[in-house]
Amino acid sequence: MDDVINGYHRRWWKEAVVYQIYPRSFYDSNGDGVGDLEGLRRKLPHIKGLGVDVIWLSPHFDSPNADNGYDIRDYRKVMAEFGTIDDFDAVLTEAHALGIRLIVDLVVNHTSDEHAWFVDSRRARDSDTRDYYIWHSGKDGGPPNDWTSIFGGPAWTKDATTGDYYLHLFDPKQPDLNWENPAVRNEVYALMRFWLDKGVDGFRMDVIPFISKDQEFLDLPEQHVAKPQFVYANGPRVHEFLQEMRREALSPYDTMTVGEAFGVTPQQVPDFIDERRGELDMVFQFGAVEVDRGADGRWVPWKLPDLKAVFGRQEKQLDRHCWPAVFFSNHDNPRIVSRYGDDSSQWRVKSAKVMATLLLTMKGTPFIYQGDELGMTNFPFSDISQFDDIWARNAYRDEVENGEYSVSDFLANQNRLSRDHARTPMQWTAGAHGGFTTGTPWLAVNPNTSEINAENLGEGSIYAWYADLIHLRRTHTALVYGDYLDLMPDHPRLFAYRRTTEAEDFLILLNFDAGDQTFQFPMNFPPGNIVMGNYPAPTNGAEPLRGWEARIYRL
Ligand code: ISL
Ligand code: CA
Repeated sequence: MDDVINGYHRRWWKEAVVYQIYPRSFYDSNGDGVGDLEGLRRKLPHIKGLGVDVIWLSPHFDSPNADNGYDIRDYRKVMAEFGTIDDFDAVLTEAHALGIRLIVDLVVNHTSDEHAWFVDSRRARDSDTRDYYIWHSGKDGGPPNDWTSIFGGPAWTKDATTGDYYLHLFDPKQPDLNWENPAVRNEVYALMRFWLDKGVDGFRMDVIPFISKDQEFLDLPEQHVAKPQFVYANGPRVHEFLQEMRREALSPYDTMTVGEAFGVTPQQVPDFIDERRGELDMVFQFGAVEVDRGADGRWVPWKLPDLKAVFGRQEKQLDRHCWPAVFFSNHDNPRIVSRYGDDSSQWRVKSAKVMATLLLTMKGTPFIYQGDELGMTNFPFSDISQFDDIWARNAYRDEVENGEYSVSDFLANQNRLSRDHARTPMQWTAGAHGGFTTGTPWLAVNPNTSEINAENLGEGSIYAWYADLIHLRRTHTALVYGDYLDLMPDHPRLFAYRRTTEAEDFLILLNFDAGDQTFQFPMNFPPGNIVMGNYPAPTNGAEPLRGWEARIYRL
């Protein structure tokens, strides 16, 4: 594939659609309440039926699960609850046989504190792997600087054995690796090759911009205290390390890489993904999933023009050498239909289809999160005991127990933003525990599984809509490589844009509201050929859009 479309080099991962699996919550094959690899294998036909090309598997490695696998104890072992390495191989082989590639999660900014490297590192100042982690002596009876953890509290923990502090930008059970140490980098490249040699097709890289730390370890500048990720990302050697990683680990393989650009500004993105630099293929930018977050990170109502601006910026800032990744949900975010759509029974299906249309007709590789193809919604949390997520539990400790917020404020915020909304089990059936498990699920299944589930995936379903969109995208390169033009960036309810190449021209109209919206068709785009719509086609093609209507026109 070395030809060029609309100025872009064709690559399989630019044309792919990705489906993210959170294995703990996908399907439990043995009744222990925890999803597993054999469960995933059995459900591959569900994924194949959508027509996706790639699966991104959230961490499947051995872990004590302080952060559900984002704290790895052994990078070469499969999490016992998920099965064995043979189960992994079976998933990989069957996915490949179905024409689906598999990328795995690379979590190498930090390990678990139970990783053998850290167990040894904390043993003594002169232990073999002491310098695999970031140790400093305290200052004035406290930690080396004022850095805070993304999950709340200080980013340094004093270790009793030596009296030194170690750095953890997340939980104390997630000590940060010291990438300044070449031995650490070589360990990482070796473990990457281990999975690549097995046949995996690439990596999603967890908080990868955090790997290089400014060795001065200065206090946080005032303007970054509320969002320290903008200090932790983009350390002085991050690009050097990523180029080295490409050379040492990735280059012999035909891979796809997508980094989580947490703490990276849109202006900084090209330095990570410009194809001439030899770093990453794509990154996840946070613009779309932060439209409803205020300066302090708490929920605020979002506005459609802010969401449009994310894509307008993307089109301006990324040239033909850069390729975007598009996502509206993942295991860290609430459900797409509850957040951007309307999850009432009247509008849930229609608005889920509006969001699916946006995801799959935008420029960039789309990432679907498990369950969104069923229109799964947020969970109605009413008590702290219902949360599993370390972020929610720490927030409770920091915000409620210290008296800053009331319990009801805490719950209101979490009901908007909790990561556990995404982590409740897949709703396969209307039956007990949504057919996810025959046992007791590790996290409660949403009670609405009686209505929202995978039993009816036929005509008119959200699932069928995703499948149709994926097919449309696959058969029209303008929906992949075409220019993106927002026709009315300021309109508060209607999202209207074109995707065009020399050969093709699409117009996408999305009504983000329950009321009707009129649309003035551009002179050079007469209404007519509707190729997809989530209502019966209007008679002359130009009628106002009805509540949460989605239409795709082709000229
Ligand atoms: O989810 C968040 C808090 O609401 C984000 O700030 C999140 O911590 C950030 O996007 C980094 O996420 C990644 O690394 C974390 C892990 O908990 C997340 O699940 C992962 O996606 C630490 O490994
Ligand atoms: Ca299981």
